[in-house]
Amino acid sequence: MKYSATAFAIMLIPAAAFAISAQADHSSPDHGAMQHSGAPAPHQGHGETRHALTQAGQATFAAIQEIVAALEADPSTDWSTANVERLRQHLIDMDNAMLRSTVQAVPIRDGTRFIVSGTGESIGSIRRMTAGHASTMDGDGGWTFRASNTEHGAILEVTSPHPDDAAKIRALGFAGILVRGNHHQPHHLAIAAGRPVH
Ligand SMILES: [Cu+2]
Repeated sequence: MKYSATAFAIMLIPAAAFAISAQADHSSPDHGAMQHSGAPAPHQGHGETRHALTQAGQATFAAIQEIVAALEADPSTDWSTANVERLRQHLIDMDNAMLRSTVQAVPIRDGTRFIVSGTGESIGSIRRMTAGHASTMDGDGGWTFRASNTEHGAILEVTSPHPDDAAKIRALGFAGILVRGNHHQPHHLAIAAGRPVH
């Protein structure tokens, strides 16, 4: 029978065995015992060394976790104005606009008109997302973004002065248009931090 170095140490050194059992017991605050024993701190009780785990949960959970970590790491964070619930509401809007909407794409001169419709609270989500995205992206890359509300959601018109872009706008579709710009992360941080947003 072959023993690993750790297993061998546990058999020979009671102090090491104590340290590892103390670590396995998460209620024990006595981390000093591990250091004094001279035994390595294997951390295997948490499974950290076997797989690098990256998924905190669904994307909403992970996005909020990342923002909370950024807020906590920034000493200038003003907790009297910070509001992570606002970010959660915005992420609900993103979810509704992306997943709980129907999109009709109509070719127009130099671009596409996206007629985006929903029901219930999705209607407000669609309106907020299209208006916010249009004001943020208008002029980006020379493209023109125009948003207007409808009874069941909103219309987003995207056009470009470059003839080749019309096919790209149509191919991107409403979802592809929404994700462009890489402004969501700083925008989300501003929402959660309570700083002014567009
Ligand atoms: Cu967003």
